[in-house]
Amino acid sequence: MSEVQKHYRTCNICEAMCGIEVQYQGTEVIAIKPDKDDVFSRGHICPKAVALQDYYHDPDRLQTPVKRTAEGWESISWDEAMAEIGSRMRGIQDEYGADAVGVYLGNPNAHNFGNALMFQHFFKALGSRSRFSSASADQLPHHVAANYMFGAGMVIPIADIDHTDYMMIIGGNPVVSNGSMMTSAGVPGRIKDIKARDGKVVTVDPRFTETSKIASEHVFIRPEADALFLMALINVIFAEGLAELGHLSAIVEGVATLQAAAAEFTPEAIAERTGIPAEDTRRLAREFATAPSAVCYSRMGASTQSFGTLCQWLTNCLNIITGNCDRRGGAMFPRPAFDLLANTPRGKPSSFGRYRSRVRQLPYNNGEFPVATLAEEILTPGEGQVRAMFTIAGNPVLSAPGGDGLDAAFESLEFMVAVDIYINETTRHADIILPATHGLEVPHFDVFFNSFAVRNTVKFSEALFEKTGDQKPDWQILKLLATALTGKPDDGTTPEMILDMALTHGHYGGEGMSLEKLRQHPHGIDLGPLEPWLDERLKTAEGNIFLAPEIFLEDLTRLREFMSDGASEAYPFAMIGRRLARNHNTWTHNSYRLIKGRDPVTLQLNSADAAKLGVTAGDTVAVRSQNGRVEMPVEVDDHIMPGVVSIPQGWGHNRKGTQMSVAEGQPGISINTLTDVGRVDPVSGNAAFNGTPVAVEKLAS
Ligand SMILES: Nc1nc2c(c(=O)[nH]1)N[C@H]1C(S)=C(S)[C@@H](COP(=O)(O)OP(=O)(O)OC[C@H]3O[C@@H](n4cnc5c(=O)[nH]c(N)nc54)[C@H](O)[C@@H]3O)O[C@H]1N2
Ligand SMILES: Nc1nc2c(c(=O)[nH]1)N[C@H]1C(S)=C(S)[C@@H](COP(=O)(O)OP(=O)(O)OC[C@H]3O[C@@H](n4cnc5c(=O)[nH]c(N)nc54)[C@H](O)[C@@H]3O)O[C@H]1N2
Ligand code: SF4
Ligand SMILES: [Mo]
Repeated sequence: MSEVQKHYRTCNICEAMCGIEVQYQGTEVIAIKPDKDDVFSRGHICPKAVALQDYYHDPDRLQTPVKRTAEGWESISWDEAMAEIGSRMRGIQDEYGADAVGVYLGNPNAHNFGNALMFQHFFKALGSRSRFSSASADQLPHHVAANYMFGAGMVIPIADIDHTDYMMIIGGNPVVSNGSMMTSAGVPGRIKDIKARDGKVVTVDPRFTETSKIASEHVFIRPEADALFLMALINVIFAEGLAELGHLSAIVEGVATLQAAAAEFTPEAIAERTGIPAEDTRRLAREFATAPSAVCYSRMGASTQSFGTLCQWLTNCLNIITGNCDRRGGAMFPRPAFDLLANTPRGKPSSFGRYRSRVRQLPYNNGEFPVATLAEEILTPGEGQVRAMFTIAGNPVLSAPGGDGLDAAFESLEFMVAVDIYINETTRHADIILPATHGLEVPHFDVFFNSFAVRNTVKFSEALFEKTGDQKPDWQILKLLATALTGKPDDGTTPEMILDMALTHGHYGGEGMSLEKLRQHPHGIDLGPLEPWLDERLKTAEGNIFLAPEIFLEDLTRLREFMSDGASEAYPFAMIGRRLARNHNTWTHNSYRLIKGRDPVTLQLNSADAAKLGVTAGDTVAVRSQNGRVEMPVEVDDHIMPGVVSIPQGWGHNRKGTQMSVAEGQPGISINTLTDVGRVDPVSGNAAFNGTPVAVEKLAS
């Protein structure tokens, strides 16, 4: 028997970039532990990292390309797969135009450095504008706000959690999610440190969350009322003369316009709709503005809702007008060793809104259209109709708004190809599935999340194990697809070559940064805390920051109307989503250790509402929306506001024809049976999951 060895790498499941120590013997994992020496995560991991070994050995994981036949799935060779994909996809494009073949990219692409660096080959070969991704069910409003305020969608301010004296968290639950658009492994420790240095942490959420439990104060807010609350904070700060632009005062434009726009949104005016007493809003505004340093961080709860873009815009405004933007302890801009914006000039015209989607006229951003319009782009006849699809590391049947609609849409396609690791709710519709290597089998570098990290660090992880079957790395599959579509041979570039170029030519290149250097530092290299450098970072033509872009001001009409909106009689509850500590979106449930125990997919409901409905804990209820109906057990919980119900996202493994035997044992229901493709933030086109109106009914026992 060989000796137990240790391998160090970064966990690629979520954004937190935790360093892990994998103890292994041959191809057996003995244990997965935190890497105490990791320069970024400093010994933090969550229970999901341990499941990486389960995915490696998972007998349900695809081992070879498979093709759907009348007799079921049949293994085929890569050559056969590519020949068929090339001829079918080219045939469809020749007949109906390039846009007839669509693409959907899911979340794991963002955690896969090969894909991030090789997508351009594939996109160029495909030449289709019909692209979609999970970004429009997630952080799109952050990009739109950054685009108009700072000149590029990736100039996104990050909460300097390690130095702030006051942190306001709106619609984020980083203790469970481990932070998002704020890569910050070990959030609980970082929050406790804020309190230990006499700082304050406030959560603003319709649910008293796991993060609220360790915060200093929690404020309940009605779903989707955040833009009103943010406006009122800004209103008070101007009205009381607390605005202070600090070192950015010479470059910030639109202060008077913002002040005028906020004038009507007084704490009193917004109190009823938000559910926040005016005196609390005033006090919080004063506290925020007068803290030595402060940062407002708003995330999923404030992004995937009808006012997502307004929320991200106003969050940035709040940080800027209190002098906390680009300042230690405020909202800062990471300086990554691999800089995605390295070649982006100032004043580059934005592609946002350059095109509108065919059926619903939703805006194009960064090469794609919102996923909320995917089903109708497939199902609506006419020129430009999507007739074939690639899904790459995505499961939109469970993850997209109104996801059930995609079952029918995918089934209607002339041809569908999935690049994935499983036969799941989405890939079961494919004609051919191409199996990717995964997790412990692939090298890792965080191309994206270093741009959102609370400290500048850099790390490269080698692959640990050989692949278990005839899979290929995602990036090689993308290159094979490009060749299959165009007939052009591979140009021989590898992700490692591109990475090394970017590192040696990047900001730290002068200090000898290179891939070789990273290979010698398996725990990563620390590049220091975030530093102010926005004057260099800005991508606006003249180096200004815009506080009052017209496109956001125009949307205030809708916000005004919302102020007097009431709940519908037919669907009296506002539904919100919930993340569970032992899951990541829809794909991690085939690990028994993560799903064992009681069904976690419960409807959380306030005790006053439970009493009105006559239900008690454990009862099964039906939850209905305009879009669908599900049944699930109730959990009575006063951590949730009256009138609001919460359901976990990412479940619903009860569809025919999937091959995820462990997940199928704990199927839950899909929250996206209830959500509605019609609910979007109209400015960005991002899905508005939160606040979906639902009815809850007790089932006769
Ligand atoms: N109602 C509601 N819906 C939501 C959310 C919510 O909060 N509420 N959250 C939204 C958010 S934030 C996101 S990011 C999206 C996620 O939406 P998706 O990205 O569509 O969903 P995932 O579950 O991440 O799907 C990942 C897919 O990739 C496969 N996979 C995993 N690893 C790899 C790999 O290395 N290579 C390849 N080729 N495939 C791989 C999995 O088998 C799975 O099919 O869901 C969104 N949907
Ligand atoms: N354990 C676990 N971790 C994950 C994931 C996972 O599936 N499981 N997914 C990963 C992904 S892809 C992402 S994008 C991140 C997301 O990271 P977070 O943004 O931290 O995600 P959530 O836990 O969904 O937090 C959203 C919070 O918003 C609240 N909320 C809902 N509606 C509203 C509203 O209208 N207003 C306000 N103020 N709050 C509201 C919810 O109650 C919840 O507390 O998490 C990542 N990490
Ligand atoms: S927090 Fe995220 S990166 Fe860290 S161990 Fe858990 S899943 Fe992996
Ligand atoms: Mo996400």
